[in-house]
Amino acid sequence: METAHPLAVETRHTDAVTNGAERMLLAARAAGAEVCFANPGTTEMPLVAALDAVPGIRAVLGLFEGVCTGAADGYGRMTGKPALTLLHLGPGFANGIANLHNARRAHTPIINIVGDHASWHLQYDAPLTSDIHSLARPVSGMVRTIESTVDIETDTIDAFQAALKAPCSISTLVFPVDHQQHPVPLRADEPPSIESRRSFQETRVEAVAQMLKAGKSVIFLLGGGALSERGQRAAGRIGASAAARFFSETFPARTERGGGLPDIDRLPYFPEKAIEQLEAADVVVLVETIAPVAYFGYEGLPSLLVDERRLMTLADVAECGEGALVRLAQLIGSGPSDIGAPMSRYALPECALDAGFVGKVLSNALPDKAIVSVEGGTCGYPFVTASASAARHTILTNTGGAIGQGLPVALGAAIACPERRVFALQSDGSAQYTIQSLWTMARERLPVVMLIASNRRYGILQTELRRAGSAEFGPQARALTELDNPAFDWLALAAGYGVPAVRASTTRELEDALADALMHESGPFLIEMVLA
Ligand SMILES: Cc1ncc(C[n+]2csc(CCOP(=O)(O)OP(=O)(O)O)c2C)c(N)n1
Repeated sequence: METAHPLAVETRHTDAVTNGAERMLLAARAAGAEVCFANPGTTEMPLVAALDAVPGIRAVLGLFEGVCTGAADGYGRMTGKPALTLLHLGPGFANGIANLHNARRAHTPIINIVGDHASWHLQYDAPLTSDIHSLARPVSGMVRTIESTVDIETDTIDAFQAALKAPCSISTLVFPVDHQQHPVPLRADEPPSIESRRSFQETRVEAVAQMLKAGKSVIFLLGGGALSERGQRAAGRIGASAAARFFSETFPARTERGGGLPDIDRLPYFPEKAIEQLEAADVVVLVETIAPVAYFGYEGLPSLLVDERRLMTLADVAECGEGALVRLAQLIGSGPSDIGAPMSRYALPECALDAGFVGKVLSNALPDKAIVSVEGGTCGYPFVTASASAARHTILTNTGGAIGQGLPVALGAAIACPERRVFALQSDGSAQYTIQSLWTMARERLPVVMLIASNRRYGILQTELRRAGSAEFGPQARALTELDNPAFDWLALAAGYGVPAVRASTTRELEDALADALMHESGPFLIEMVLA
C-alpha cells in the first residue's frame, strides 16, 4: 500500500534565465521550493539578486545561521516540503549545523545552498576557505559541489530527489560563485517529477496481528507518520480490542494531540522510568521509529531499553507506519473509530506558577489547530501530559537534543502555516542560543506566542549533577548551571528585537497574558513565566 507525498511538482518554461544563480532558483521553484531562510555573504550575492529575478521564493533573513536551519526544519516538518537555506561558505554552514543535526534526526527534507569562492580562487587559501564537505557530510544525505554551469539544474533536481526519498534527509549543494555568475543557456527539458512514496510490509502487519490475537501484551512505540491523526485513530481502535498500549517516541518530530485523539504520551526520558513502562509488555512493537535507546549511557543501566528479543517492527522509518497501523486495525477486527481522550478544561486555582500549572493553563488556552514547539524539560513534559484533553494541536519537539531549536522551529512552522496559531513553549537557557529568532518573527509579522519558562537555571543539568552524585553544588558547578547574576531581562530583550512582552507569575496572570497574546494577530508576543 502506498501514500503519495504532498509535494506536487510544478514545471514552467521561462526565457528569463541569465545566469547560474537564476537557473538554480528556477529549478528549485519547479521542484517545490517556496521559502529560502538565508544569511548570505559575498559568495552568495548572485543568488541574492536572483531571488528578485525569479519570483515565488520568499526570502527570509535570519541573523544567525542556526535560526535559518531551525526554521527550515520547522517549515519542513509542517509542510513535508524542503525549504532552501542560503548559507555563507564553511563558517556560515558550521553555525547552522546544530539545528541541521536536529533536522536530520527529525527526517526533515531541507536543501542547503552554500556559496563558495570562485573555483579559480579556491587554490589560494583565502581567509574564508574551508573544507565545506567535511562539515556538511555528517548532517547531509547528499553533499555535492556544482562543478560547472552545465550541472546546475541536474544537481538541484538530484538534491530535491535525495531529500524527499523516504525517510527524507538533508541535501547540501556547494555553489561556487563564478558558476552562479556565468551566463547559462536556456533549459531544454522539463524537470522530472519528484515524489516520495512510502509503503509497508503486509507480512509484518500479519505477524503483529497474530501476536495480538494470541493474547500477548504489547506496547507500540510510534514515531514519524505513525503519529498522524489517522495513525493515532488506528492505534485507538487496536487498543480497544487487544492488550495493547501506546507511547510516542520521547522526542517526536511531529505529533497530533488533543481534540478527542487517544492519549498517546511520550515514553519517559530517564531510562529507569522508560524501562519500567516497557517491561510491562511481552513485546515492544516499533512503528516508524528505531529501538528505544537511553538518551545517555549511565553506568549500571542498559543502553537499549528493551531486550532485542522482545522487539518487533511493524514499519521501519522509511516505511508507512500510518498505513501499517490502519491495516493492523482492520486485521484484528477492531471497534469504533472515535476512541479517544475527551476534551475538557482544567479547573485551576489562582496561585504561583509551577511547571504543572503552566501545562494546564496552556492546554486550556490552545485554540483549535494550534502548533506548539516544545523545547526544554521543565514545562515540556507536564504540558504534553496535560494537553491530551486540549483542542486539537500539533506538537514539535527537539529531536536531536542540540538546544536552540524551539524558537527557530516555531518561526518556520509559522511561515509554513499562516492560518494556524503557533506557540513556542521554551525553557530560558535553550532560548538564548537562537534568541535572534525574535527579530525575524517581528520582521515577518509572525503571530508566534513565546512562553519562556524562566527558572533562571539549566534545570536538567542540575538534575544530572544530582544523578551523578553531587548532593551539594560547589561554587563552580553553580556558576555553570545557574542563569542569574544577572538574570535575563526578558521584557527588555523582547523590546530590543521589536517584540511586545509581559511577565506572568501566577496562573491568573498567565491566563490573562495568553488572552492578550492571542489578540496579537500581526506579530509575535512573548510571555516570561516566572516559575516559583
Ligand atoms: C547545542 C547544545 N549545547 C549544550 C547542550 C547541553 N545542555 C543540555 S540541556 C542544557 C540546559 C537546558 O537548560 P534550559 O533550556 O534552561 O532548560 P531547563 O532544563 O531549565 O528546563 C544544556 C546546556 C546541548 N544539549 N546542546
